[in-house]
Amino acid sequence: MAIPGVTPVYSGKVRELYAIGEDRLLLVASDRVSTFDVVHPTLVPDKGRVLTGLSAFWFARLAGITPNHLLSTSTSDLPGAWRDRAPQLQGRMMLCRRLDMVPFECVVRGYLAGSGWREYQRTGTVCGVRLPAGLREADRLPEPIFTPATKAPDGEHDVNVPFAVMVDTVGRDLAESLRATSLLLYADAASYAAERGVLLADTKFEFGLHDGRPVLADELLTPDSSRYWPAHDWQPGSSPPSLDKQFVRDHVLAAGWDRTPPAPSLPDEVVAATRARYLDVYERLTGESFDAWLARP
Ligand code: PZK
Repeated sequence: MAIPGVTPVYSGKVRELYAIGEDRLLLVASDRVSTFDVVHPTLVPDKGRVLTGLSAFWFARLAGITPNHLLSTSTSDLPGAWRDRAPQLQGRMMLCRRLDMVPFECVVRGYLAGSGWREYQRTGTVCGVRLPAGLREADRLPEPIFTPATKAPDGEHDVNVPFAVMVDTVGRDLAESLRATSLLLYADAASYAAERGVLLADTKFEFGLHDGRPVLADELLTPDSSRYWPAHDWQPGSSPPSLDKQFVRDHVLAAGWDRTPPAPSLPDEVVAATRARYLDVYERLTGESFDAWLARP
C-alpha cells in the first residue's frame, strides 16, 4: 500500500514502514500476496487488514509474556499530516515504537517443515540441533526448537544459523533471553491455536531493543510470518497445504508457472477463495468477526 507523497523507510514485498517523527514507525500491510517468494500482480482485498488484525490480537494476548512495540492501530492516533490517509490505512496500520532491531529472526518450530525439513534430511539436525532419527516431513517434534536465522535482503532466503552464532553476535544473555521468550510465546500461541483447529507448525519472531531491553516487534503470528495448518489435514509424511495460500499455490502450479518472476495474475475465483480463507483464519483464531475489526474506532 504505497502512500502517495511519502517515502517509506523500508519497503518489503508486501508491506511498508514509514517514519513518524524520531521514535515511531508506521507499519502498513498491503493486500499484495506472494507465492514462492514472488509477488503476484493481483491483490487479495483486505488481506493486509486481516494480518494486521491478527497481529493486534496476538500482541494483546501475549503481552503478559513480553513487552511489544505496538502503540496503536487507530488512525486517530496518527499525526495530523496523515489524517487524510485514514480511510486507506484503517485496519491495516500499526503505529509502533522504533527500536534497535536485533539482526536475527527468532524462529520456533514445533513441526518439521520447510527449510527445517530440508536441513534435517541432509544432516539430521536443524540449525545445529540434533533431532531423533526417522522423523517424517510435517512430524511433530519431541519439543519445540529455537532455530535462529540471519535476515537476508527481501526476496532472499534467510539463513539458518546455529544458536552459537547468535550468542557470538548479540551476547549470551540476550540470546538466551530471546530464545526463552520465543519458546514461551510459541507454546502459548500453539496451544491456543490447536484448541481452535489450527496447528502452528512454525513461526518467526523479531525483537528490538528499547533502553537496552528486548521488545517484540514486527508482525506477530500472521500467516505471512507463520506456517498454519488446518489440524484435520495434518498427516506426517507430507506437508499439509498452508491454511492461507493453498488456492493460490494450487492455481499457479496447475497453470504451469515455473516459479520464476513475473508471477501470474490470479483469477477472480482464486482471489475470492483466498480472501475467504484469510477471513476464516481471522475469525477462527480471534473468535471475533472480521467486520468487528474493520468497525473499530
Ligand atoms: C523494522 N523491519 C522489517 C517491517 C518492512 C520491513 N519497531 C521497529 N523499530 C525499528 N525497526 C523495525 C521495527 C519493526 N517492526 C522492521 N525493519 C525494521 C519490516 C515492515 C515492513 F518493509
